[in-house]
Amino acid sequence: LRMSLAEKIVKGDIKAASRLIRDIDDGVESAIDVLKELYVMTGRAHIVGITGPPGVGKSTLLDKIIEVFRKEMKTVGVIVVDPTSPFSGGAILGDRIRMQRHSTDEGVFIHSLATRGHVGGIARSTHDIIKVMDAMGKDIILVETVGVGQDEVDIGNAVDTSIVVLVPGLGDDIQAIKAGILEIGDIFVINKCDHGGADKLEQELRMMLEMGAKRGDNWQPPIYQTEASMGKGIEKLVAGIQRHRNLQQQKGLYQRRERERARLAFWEILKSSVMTKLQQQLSLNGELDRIEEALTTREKDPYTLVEEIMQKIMPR
Ligand SMILES: Nc1nc2c(ncn2[C@@H]2O[C@H](COP(=O)(O)OP(=O)(O)OP(=O)(O)O)[C@@H](O)[C@H]2O)c(=O)[nH]1
Ligand SMILES: [Mg+2]
Repeated sequence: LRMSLAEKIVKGDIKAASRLIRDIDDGVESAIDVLKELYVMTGRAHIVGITGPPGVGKSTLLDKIIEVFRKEMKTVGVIVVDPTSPFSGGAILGDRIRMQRHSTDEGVFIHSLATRGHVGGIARSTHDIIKVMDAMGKDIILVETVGVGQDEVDIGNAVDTSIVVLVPGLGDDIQAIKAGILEIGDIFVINKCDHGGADKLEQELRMMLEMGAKRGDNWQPPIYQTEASMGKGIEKLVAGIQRHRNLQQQKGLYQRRERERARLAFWEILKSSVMTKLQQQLSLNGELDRIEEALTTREKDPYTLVEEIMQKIMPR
């Protein structure tokens, strides 16, 4: 009896999952067919985002968080989105080394995602890979991304719990990033507490959170101080992550978020399909050339042209 790739993935087959993820990375079209099959098996994992400026200790934290979840016998998926920025030239290697000890653990599945060469965009690939790990039956999926408010790697709507990591001594940087982080953070971590200045940062952060708009879900984002490299403060942080999950499930907030997420994912796929199709059609027989020509010579205006095209593809 031969199992399909999707069936193998649902059984937790790491090789099969790796193959599909490679195809997603490369934009191989048949990957979509497998994702179609997997969709019905998704929606069970707790998806946790970890974001923050380069070098604040996100990967080190991840490594320690994995350890706590594994002690509780939870299975874990990890996606590290590497920004290939000058800051993190060695990030992938670093991530691998830091999490290496978990790579022989059957219950942990780690995938690093370089931002270059993603056909449908990095956010789209990340969404799809989350779905694969979800379908594999991972209890927790941890997604590490750098920075806040970078459209390119904005996966905020894909996660259930969003953790923002900061370190003392960011100085004016916190002013620059605060607008973005206050909105997306469900949980805040002040890492590298051994450096001092953590209490001051916590006070600043708390003040900014209190001044900000009230959240609809009545959740007050907790702030945890950690020293990830020594494993300090991790258990409390993990308890906070689970508390956030429990609240979502109690109040039906999870369903609301899931619905919002489904809507956004649907529109994203629809938009990219429509645009691709339109571009193909307009490039046919040099129509796009004629449009550009008509526009530059002012023979026609763009509004009329768009109306004409809309008329053609969606009459009434
Ligand atoms: N002093 C101190 N150093 C830490 C702590 N946590 C992590 N580090 C160190 O900080 C450096 C960066 O840690 P990473 O975990 O790679 O940070 P990151 O945020 O994942 O970095 P990028 O992925 O490159 O953005 C490493 O040298 C860690 O050992 C901590 O609590 N205290
Ligand atoms: Mg990292």
